[in-house]
This record gives sequence, C-alpha cells and structure tokens, in this order.
Amino acid sequence: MVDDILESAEPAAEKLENYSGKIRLIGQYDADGINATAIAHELLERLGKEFEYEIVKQLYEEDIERIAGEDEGLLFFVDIGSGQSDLIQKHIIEETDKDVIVSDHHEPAITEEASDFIHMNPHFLGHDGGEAISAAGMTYLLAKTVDKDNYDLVQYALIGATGDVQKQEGEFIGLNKDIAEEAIEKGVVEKRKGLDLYGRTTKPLQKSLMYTTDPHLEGVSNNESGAIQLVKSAGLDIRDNGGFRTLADLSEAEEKKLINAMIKRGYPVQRLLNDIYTLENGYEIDEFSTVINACGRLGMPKKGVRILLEDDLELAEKISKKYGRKISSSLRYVEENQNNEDVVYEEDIGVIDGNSTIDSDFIGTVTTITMSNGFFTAPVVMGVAEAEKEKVKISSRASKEVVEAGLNLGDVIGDICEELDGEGGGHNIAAGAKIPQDKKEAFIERLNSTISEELA
Ligand SMILES: [Mn+2]
Repeated sequence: MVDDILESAEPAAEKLENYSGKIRLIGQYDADGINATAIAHELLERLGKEFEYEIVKQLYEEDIERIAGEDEGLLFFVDIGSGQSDLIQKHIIEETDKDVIVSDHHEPAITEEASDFIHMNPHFLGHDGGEAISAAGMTYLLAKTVDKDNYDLVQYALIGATGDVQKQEGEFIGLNKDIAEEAIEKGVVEKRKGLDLYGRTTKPLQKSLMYTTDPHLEGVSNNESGAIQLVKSAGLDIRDNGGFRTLADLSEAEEKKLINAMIKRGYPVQRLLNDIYTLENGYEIDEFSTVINACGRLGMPKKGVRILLEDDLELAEKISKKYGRKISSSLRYVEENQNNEDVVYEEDIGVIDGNSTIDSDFIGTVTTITMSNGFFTAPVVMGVAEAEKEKVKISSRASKEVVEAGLNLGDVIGDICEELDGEGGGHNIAAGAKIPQDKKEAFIERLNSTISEELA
C-alpha cells in the first residue's frame, strides 16, 4: 500500500541525492513535525549534505518571504508547507531561483500541477492525510526511497503519527498500519495487548483505574480507595522505590494479574484492551510522543530532535518534568479562579479564560483535563488564551455522550469561525480556532447558544 508513496517520493529522493549546495530544512514544532525533522536531519547527514535547520510554529506569508531570502538554494519543508503551497509558489518559486521540496500531509492549498516544485502529499494520491499517514511517515518513506537501509528510522514515523492522534481506538490505520507492521517485523517496536487506561504511563495506577468510567467499574470508578483495594487484591504493590507505580511500570505478568482480578469481578475488560506499542528505549509510544510534543510546547523543539536522534533519555525526563510543572501551574490557575466568574464559569458550556496566564500552547491540554476530570458538568468545554498577532486561541472538547448523540464540534466551531473572521475546525470530539481578540466574547456567546440549541 505504501508503494505509491515510495514511487511519488522518487523526484524528491533524486533531488536530495544530486544536490551539491547548501540545504535549509524547515520543520513544524509539534511531535509529528519534530519527528519528521529528525528523519530529514538524519537523512541529510547520511547523504553527507551541508545543511541548516529550523523549527517553526507557523508559516505566515512574512516567514515565507524571509525564508525566500535565506542563502540556501534548496528549501526542504516537513510537516508544513502544503497549507502554504500557494505562498511558496508565489514568493519562492516565482520570485527566486531556489528549489523546494515539501513533505507534508496537511490539506494542500494548490494542486500538485499548480506546484512548480516537488510537493509530496498523500492527498494527491487519494490517501487521507488526517488518519492514514503523518508528515513523519511521508518523510520516512522518502528516506527509504533514498536508501532502503534507512528503515531503522521507522519508529519516528510512528511517534509522529501518534503525536498527530492518527491512531483510531488505539490502532494505526491506513498507511500507518503498514508502517507499524514493518516496524514490528524489524523489531524496532514491540506490540502487545494491554489495558488502555487514561494516564497509563503518567498517573499512579489507582488514579488510572478510578478515572475509568466507561465502562463503569463498580466500586472502583471515582473511588480511589476501591481502586487501591483492587490493585492489592491482584497481589500487586501500589508503590516502588520511586513512589506510586503507573500501569506502564507493571511487568507484563503483573498486568495479566490485574486483568484477571478485574475479570473475576465481572468487569468488561475486553473493552479496555488495546494495542500497546513499546519503543526500543523502553518508552511506550504515546508517552514518548508526549515528551517530544512537550519540547515544542516549551519552546525547545530542537531538544526534541536531540532526544530522538541521540536517544537522550535524561533530557527526555527533564522535559517531561518541566512540562508536568507547567500543566500543574495552569490547572492551579483554573482552581484558584473557580469562583471568579470573569475567568471560569459554566452556562450551557464550561469556559476557561486563560487570558495571558495560561500559555496558548497549554490551553488545549488544560481544556482536555478539565473535561475529563469532572471539573465541569457541561457537555462542551472551551478554553481561550492569548496568541500572537492580536488573536486568541480557542480549544474545545465535547463529551462522548453528546458526540454519540450526533454533535460534531468541528463543524460547529468551523461555522462560528466563518461568521467571526476566524480560522478553525477539527473533529467531532475536539476542535480549535484562532480568532481576532475582539471577537472573543462573541465567540463564547455563539458557542454557548449553539450548544444549547443543539442539545435542546
Ligand atoms: Mn503533522
């Protein structure tokens, strides 16, 4: 199935192999972009090329004009560029004699024919760039087209796809599935069935269990002492030297004991079992992708490239702690303002106004957490935080129940954005937007009234 992508990567592979000047690599700052950058970085090193690289958060017109003026003659964009392909065509192709390669999976702004540069994108081949393959996957297949010995970079393709939430109900689908099978076959990742609970790698085991409410675990859901009791009844220690153990800290045999104890109580454990992927460095893929994502969120995306390429687990641990502290302080702001109705309030939707206190890179995580931990009872929660260029970033989440009842939050947000001069959209359960700062109140009102109408 990946054959068409491998074939479509040939012009890019040839260009990279034959190009003798200096190259500029430009990647996007999320987990997928950082993994794609790591693959491209390694590819260029292996080819012995001279190159510079940068990781950007956005690619505005002025960024493209700036890049058009850089010294390098070949510009290599990963996980960014398709959405700006019209601007690349205009400012780089038509105004300079530079060459461009884009390896991306976002919706292309112009067709392949209208791009007078090498534009790799799964949409051109009829694949879904949302779920079937990430930019790290595209760039991995490009590296393999250059030299099939580059297969050792395959784990980055999967970490990137995981970061872009491409797994569906825990499983890789589409081209990612083929890539995952290859990775397992090569022994680069291990796959087994395990309990797919919230916080598997990050929360104390008893918390993961008590937060499980779908399916309801009688005596354990929302009941911490009941959860601890379950762990003990399975003959497992709740702590080790490092403090509380997470589900991921259990050995496979211990996890089986826990599963058996749950089956004995008649819990529908089957519904909680999913594929768990473990990397060679011992990290589970979801957790590792969170760490790489955190590097970008903390404004240190190049550290992510270093963690990946040098397997610097000490740095990974440091970043992970730092990220955890930043989330805790954001959540503290929400708690401290629980009774301040200008900041946190609940009508038909729950609202968190992060103002300038919650970083726009953290508002999404805060919204997800307050949606899942019962802080709000509303079926839709939104967070808003100041972003660059006099805009605000909006993050919203819907409960499973209202989505199952037919709500598509992505469509709702998309429609409001059209009315209010914003940009946004997303999925049925999670969506985001950027709107002008002075439209913030109007946006909240519109979302609130739309949700109350939809649910009436
Ligand atoms: Mn991506």
